[in-house]
Parts: sequence; structure tokens; C-alpha cells
Amino acid sequence: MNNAFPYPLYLVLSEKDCTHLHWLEVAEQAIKGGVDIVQLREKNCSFDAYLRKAKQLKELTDAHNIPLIINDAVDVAMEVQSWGIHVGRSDMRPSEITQLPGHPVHIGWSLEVIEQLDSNELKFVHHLGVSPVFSTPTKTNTITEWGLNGIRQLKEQTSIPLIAIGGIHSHNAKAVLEAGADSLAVVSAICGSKAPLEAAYQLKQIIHDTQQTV
Ligand code: TZP
Ligand code: MG
Repeated sequence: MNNAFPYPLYLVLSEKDCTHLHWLEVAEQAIKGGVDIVQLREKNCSFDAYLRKAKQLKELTDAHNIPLIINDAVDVAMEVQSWGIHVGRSDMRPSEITQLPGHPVHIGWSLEVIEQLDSNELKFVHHLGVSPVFSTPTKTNTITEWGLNGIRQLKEQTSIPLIAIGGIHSHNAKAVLEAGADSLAVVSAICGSKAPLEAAYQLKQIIHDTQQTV
């Protein structure tokens, strides 16, 4: 377990990817199954609609003592007072976010190209999303596929916690952790499951089993 990011199972939740159950039901089951942290990630959503969802989810995550991260929308994150915000290269920069009074305490940044490791922005970042580890139908507008070797190399080059995302499922979870990921972020492995509680539980078991050996 990485003390700087003690949330090894990370659910990235979006309504469109919840193919079997209501998105809030998915979140609740996933938390009961062992998810440690939840990110709300909605695209093409109005501020009001995003905020409504964020408030519903915050109520749930607060009730379970789980941190909430909002993707992209710094205004929504600040309004709902989420613990974290996650941004990519095309969003508000981490350094700008830290200028805002009352900004979220935790900032995640997607690492899509190796040049970002030289960026001044790293000083303002608390975790890096290794994006994507494997290609995935869930997000297709991606640049690098880091692969396991990419995680190994990044691990040597930075001490910022690495959150692996993209194509992570129970069959490759152990390998991703062994390559050096501090946390596994998943969408379809949980949102696309008919049984999100069991899907989360299975991933959490793999994490526990792997932590005994690495
Ligand atoms: N960022 C990089 S890949 C990805 C995001 C949001 C989607 C991951 O989805 P899945 O279904 O876990 O492969
Ligand atoms: Mg973004």
C-alpha cells in the first residue's frame, strides 16, 4: 500500500458506461465490494446536471467515508467540495487550480506523453493517471499505450503515485500492480458488470493477494 495514495481500487464512474444498473446503484455496490475511491466522470454534461450527480454521489461517498474525485469540472468539484479533482492536458492546469481559494486538496493529472514528466505542473500534482495502460473501447481518443513496460519505466522516474487506467480487468490486474502501479482505476470492469459488488470484490482480492507478494 502506498501511504501517499492509500486507495488501491479506484472506480471511475460515468452513467453511459453503467450498462446494467443505475449509476448510483453501481457506485453503492462497488463501494460495498471494496472500492476505495470514486471519480465521477461525465462528458458533454451541463454544469447543473453534473452538479446534481456530484451531490448525489457525494452523499453516498460521505456515508461510506470514501473520497470523491470529480473529473475535469473544477467548478463542480469546488461547489460540491469534493476531496479531489482530476484533470488532463486539455483541462485547467494543476498550477492554476491551486490558485483558486477553496480548491480541492487532491489533484490528479493524466499522464499521456512522457514529456509531461519534465513539466513544472508536477509540483502541483498528487497522483498521475497512467493513461491508458492498455487500449480500451471505453476511451479511444488516446495517445500512448503505456503497457507494463511503461509503468515500470515511469516508476523509476517519478515518486508521484501512479494510478493505472485503461483496459484493466481481473485477468491483468496482478501484472499491472507488479509492474509498479499504486492503484487500479477501472470503468468497464465494474460499471459494465451485472454484479458490480462481486466485480469490485474480485479485484480487491487480487490487490490483497498481490500486496502479500510485492
Ligand atoms: N482514461 C484513460 S483510459 C480510460 C480513461 C478514463 C477509460 C478506462 O476504461 P476501462 O473500461 O477501465 O478500460
Ligand atoms: Mg479531462
